[in-house]
Amino acid sequence: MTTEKLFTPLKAGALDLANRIVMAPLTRNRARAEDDAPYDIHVEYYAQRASAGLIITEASQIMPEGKGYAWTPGIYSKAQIDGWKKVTDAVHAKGGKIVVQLWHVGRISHTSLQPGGKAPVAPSAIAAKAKTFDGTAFVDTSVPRALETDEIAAIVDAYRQAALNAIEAGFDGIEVHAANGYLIDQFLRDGSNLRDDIYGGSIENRTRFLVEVMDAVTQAIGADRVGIRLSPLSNANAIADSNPMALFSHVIDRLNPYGLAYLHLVEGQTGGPRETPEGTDINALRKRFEGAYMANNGYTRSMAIEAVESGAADLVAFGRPFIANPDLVARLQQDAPLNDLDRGTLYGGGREGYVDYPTLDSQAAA
Ligand code: 8OZ
Repeated sequence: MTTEKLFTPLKAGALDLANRIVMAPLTRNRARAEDDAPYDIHVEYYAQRASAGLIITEASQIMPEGKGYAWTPGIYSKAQIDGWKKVTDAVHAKGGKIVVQLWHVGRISHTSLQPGGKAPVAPSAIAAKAKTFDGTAFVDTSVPRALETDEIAAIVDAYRQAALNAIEAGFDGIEVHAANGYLIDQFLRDGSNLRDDIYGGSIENRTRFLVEVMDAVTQAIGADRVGIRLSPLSNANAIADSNPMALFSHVIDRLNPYGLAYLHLVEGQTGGPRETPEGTDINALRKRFEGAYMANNGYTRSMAIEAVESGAADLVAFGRPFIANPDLVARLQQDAPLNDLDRGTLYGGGREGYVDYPTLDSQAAA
């Protein structure tokens, strides 16, 4: 029996976790086309993975305008809350814990995905040199419209309502998606935020939207049920900043007083190399945070064991390995081989490549 710390319980804020292995948020584009609600296959998919210490759901839009790809789920309507309730009940019945990742894509969208075919909204009217998937093809993201100052409070309020909806849907908490070049990240970075109001200019001003969102969600459901994901040194979705170390040092200083459940960092390029440019240091950022730390990006079994054993991380989030291995925790515990990932079924479709990956038990029985 393995006794490595990776496999031992952790209390992160209000989250009582059976082990330190986390299922990372993973966009799978299988929500119901009519209303962006989870289907019964989502119930099956997440329940199959309930042995994770914590499941973070796929990113889920907080409002219709927050959507940027075909078939991503929402967490703003009754049908969506009802669909998610089935998911959380099934995960809890198997002893797991699950939080929903709250998402607004900002400019990473296309007019065809927006209510009324309008332009997506963003801090500034600068198109991202990025692609999205509109349900048929990969298309260039649309030129966004810059938000008016007095429109921002309604988006903050949608985050607050989504956090309340999450609790109604039975989630153990939420993760604020502030990573990968989406709306919050667009406000933070000077490559996408050219505003001249209180939400733009200085690092403090660019951090204001994030702080307002964190104030809203922590007041709504308690900071000990709120985690946050950042990708400080990633250029995902063509995001850019002139001084990410200064920016994210400030961001983490602002996060510390909340007493959040955890900080989740994408170390390096999202889903890509862990290396970061000369003069940048993800460890310095990680060490600045005073609460539980969740590491992510390309971790292997031995890297995860070592990171938790040494205290470099409290939790390790696995993405692609959790898609292909519903029983990833058992496989890591036993040092068993992992299933290969089928890239062709990552985004969109039905059961295939979603709920049909074998477990060690089903493989032994075959
Ligand atoms: C892959 C495809 C579409 C969206 C992210 C939510 O990068 C995503 C995402 C990933 O955070």
